Amino acid sequence: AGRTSLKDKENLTESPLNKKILSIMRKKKSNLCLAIDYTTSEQVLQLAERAGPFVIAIKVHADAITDFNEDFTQKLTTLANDMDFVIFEDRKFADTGNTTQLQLRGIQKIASWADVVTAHAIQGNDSISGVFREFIADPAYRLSGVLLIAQLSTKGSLTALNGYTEEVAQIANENRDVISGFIAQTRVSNFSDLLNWTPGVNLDVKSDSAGQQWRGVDEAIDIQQNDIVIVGRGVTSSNEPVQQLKRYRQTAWDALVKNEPADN
Ligand code: UP6
Repeated sequence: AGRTSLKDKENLTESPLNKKILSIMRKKKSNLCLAIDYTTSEQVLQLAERAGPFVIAIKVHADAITDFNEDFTQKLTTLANDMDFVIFEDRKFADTGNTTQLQLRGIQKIASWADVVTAHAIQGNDSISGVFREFIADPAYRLSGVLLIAQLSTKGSLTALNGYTEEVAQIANENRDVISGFIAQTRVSNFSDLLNWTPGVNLDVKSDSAGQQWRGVDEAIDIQQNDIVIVGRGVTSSNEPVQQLKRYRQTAWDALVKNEPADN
């Protein structure tokens, strides 16, 4: 209850990325981002193509793809343009602003093919907003938004230290033209145009053996008031990934619209 409608958020947002995402959400009736953590380009592209109609974003870790190259990013951007989803490179930048700039343009040319990237906020705002604003304003780059890591899903994460998440929210609140939202577990800002993307979602399993913690969609959307769910192995480890994908999409969308005003 008490949420701003997707349409109102679309009108309200100063972020070019959010305008696009909110419009895709309404069109596809989806608030699902698929994390494809496969290790070859062919596997990633194959699933991206099958998933395209059901997702608003495909999230990758470029440095986990063992044969990553420009042919891959070209094919991925073509799929994204044709099937209307955004490309999310989950780089989690966390260095000086100058180094982040070098990395955005570096060997992987991230800013040229990713619509959105993640950044930690540990390095402080002077090393964040200005850097990303430059890239987002430059039409030579595809990049149009950045998500700050406000809370990690992992057990014992230091983002739970007193005041940390609130400080991250503050940076985003003051730079809503470039910072499009958060990676978080629970809603972290009162600005409804900052979108909360939440990983750590799995309908069948609670944890892995490497620190990940999963919870269901109702908890993530209904109780913790996130906007977009990020699902990885719940889909990618299944023998029937597309079937699982449809299941997550429906469950997540139902949980969202249950809370949204009727004018969606
Ligand atoms: N991710 C998390 N937790 C965070 C931030 N990012 O899991 O706090 C990312 C992981 C992975 C995806 O890097 O790509 O989200 C989750 O996938 P999974 O469901 O297979 O764990």
